[in-house]
Amino acid sequence: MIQLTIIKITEYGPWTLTLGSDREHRLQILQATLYKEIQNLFSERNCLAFPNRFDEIFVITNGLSVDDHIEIQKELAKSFQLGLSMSIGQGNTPYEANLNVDKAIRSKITLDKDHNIFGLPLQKEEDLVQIIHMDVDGSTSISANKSPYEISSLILKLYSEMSEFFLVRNSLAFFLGGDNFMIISSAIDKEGITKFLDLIRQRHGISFNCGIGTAKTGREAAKLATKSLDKIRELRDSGTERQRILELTC
Ligand SMILES: Nc1nc2c(ncn2[C@@H]2O[C@H](COP(=O)(O)OP(=O)(O)OP(=O)(O)O)[C@@H](O)[C@H]2O)c(=O)[nH]1
Ligand SMILES: [Mg+2]
Repeated sequence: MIQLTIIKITEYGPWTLTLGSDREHRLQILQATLYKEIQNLFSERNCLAFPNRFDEIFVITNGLSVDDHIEIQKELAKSFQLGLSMSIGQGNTPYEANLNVDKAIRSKITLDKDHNIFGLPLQKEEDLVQIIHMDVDGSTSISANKSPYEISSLILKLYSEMSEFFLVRNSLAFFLGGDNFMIISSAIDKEGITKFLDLIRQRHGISFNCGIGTAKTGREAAKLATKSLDKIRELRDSGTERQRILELTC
């Protein structure tokens, strides 16, 4: 079972209009500050936030109670005048958890009305989170003969194909910067991942390295996924072994 919390700025659209047309820089500063604060407050509780749309942030919150969410809401209220909603969803897959997040907020099923927290009563199942950390092999040399914007365009294309491929497998992919992606996954085996790696190699001539981490919390799973990825690089650079996919479980 995976638990996701989606945080949104409430009434953001109408509020942005009140700022007049010289507003974009202010909105960008606000969104960046909000993301920083959310990553800060959730990661110190072993969760991990993903920069989805900039006004809507996904967080893996396995192990986090409604009271923990209330505490974070109170902290956020100290730094932001804008209202934030949190909707918590659990599911057997990340996709299902995201559906349940959406259902709760659309049907206004609240877990704590005073703090704008939505969701069905939380099950306290101890379960594991699986994260895949994907990184382009040798992106520095691939980028050497491309202009900055052409590199960005290629990364976007890879992100789009990754998102589509994994969404039908009930998993959610996020771009994290540089040539890095993380997928909140759902029991995807190495064969499934190999299929994606082969597809990208055929279409774009690009290889991904792929570290998998499984643990009780989002932050721990990400740590293990990144550790696996670093191990792949280590093996490659020592010339001993060539692996594309490596897995670590807590
Ligand atoms: N979000 C995130 N970004 C990273 C991480 N490591 C590196 N980056 C970013 O990714 C860019 C590319 O770095 P690398 O992937 O190490 O470069 P590379 O040439 O592809 O080297 P290999 O991946 O070892 O083949 C860096 O400039 C950083 O912007 C990470 O763990 N997370
Ligand atoms: Mg790389």
